[in-house]
Amino acid sequence: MKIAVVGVTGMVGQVMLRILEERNLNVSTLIPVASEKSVGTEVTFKNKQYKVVSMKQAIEMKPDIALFSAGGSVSLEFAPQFAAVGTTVIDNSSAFRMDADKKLIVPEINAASLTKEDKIIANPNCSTIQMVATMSPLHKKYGIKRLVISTYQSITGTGVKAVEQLENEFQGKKGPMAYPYQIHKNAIPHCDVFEENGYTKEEMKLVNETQKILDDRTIAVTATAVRIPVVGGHSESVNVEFRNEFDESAVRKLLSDTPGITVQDNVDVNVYPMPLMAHGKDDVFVGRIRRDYSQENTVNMWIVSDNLRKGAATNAVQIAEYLIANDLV
Ligand code: 2RA
Repeated sequence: MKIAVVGVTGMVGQVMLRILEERNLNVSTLIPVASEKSVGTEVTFKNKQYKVVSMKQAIEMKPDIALFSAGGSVSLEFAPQFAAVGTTVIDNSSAFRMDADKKLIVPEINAASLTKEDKIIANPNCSTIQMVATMSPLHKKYGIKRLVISTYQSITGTGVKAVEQLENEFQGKKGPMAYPYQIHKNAIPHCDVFEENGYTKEEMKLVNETQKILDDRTIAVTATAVRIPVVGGHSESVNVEFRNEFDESAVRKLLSDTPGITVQDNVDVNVYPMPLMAHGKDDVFVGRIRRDYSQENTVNMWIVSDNLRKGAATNAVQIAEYLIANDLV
């Protein structure tokens, strides 16, 4: 397989390379792609050096699959050009996620909907992926009526500049500011930009993408997305109102039995998910599962996952694996 990684020098692009190596995808040719300023630099993949090429050069090479993580404007401009030469694009930006004719895929939920005709496939937002991966089996069994989500998101989701600001603050140094506030002693209720309705794009992604992926517009969703000074992953407190009665231990077992989910839930010995432990892993970790006694048919839980891996790069590579395994590319 000729596989392009578009945005290869970015944080997610770099993780995509590592995941491709770890999962030993059949990559006959790697095509690292980045902006003009990076063309000619080198990246290491499977202990070999590869020169970064331009978009134009990459399109001419006609990759079988192109993993994109270069921002929405780049995806809007170039994903169709790759698709036009027969490449299947898996796009990590928000550019195509809510397009009616594009599929928004978490493989363990809805990969079966993919066909050879899907030439631009959207990878959901990181905070959505870990949440719907957990909600999907619960929705199938109990029917979800409403979700109330509070996120505690890693600074890596903002980008390199924010990570550098955090590191500088810890070391007492001055440097470029991704936020006009201190990060390391703070919790900033502002992920992405604010919309007219008073919610941020991040919060509305949780609303809209959840309904699309679970294919149920009746699920009521509301969210508050907060940035906190951690690097290991995103954490989410989720209050889930079912349409039917549930049993707490049955919920715990159902999640334990779901591939890709690890239940860490024993408060007697302080076992619960934390970004520090999730960092560098691909699973979604679930704990603090407990009935909400303030409302019938409702459960609370705590969901943690590495936002650069399952929240972005791993999910994208898993889509590629599915396409290859099912002869869809
Ligand atoms: C964030 N979900 O964490 C976005 C991804 N960059 O800000």
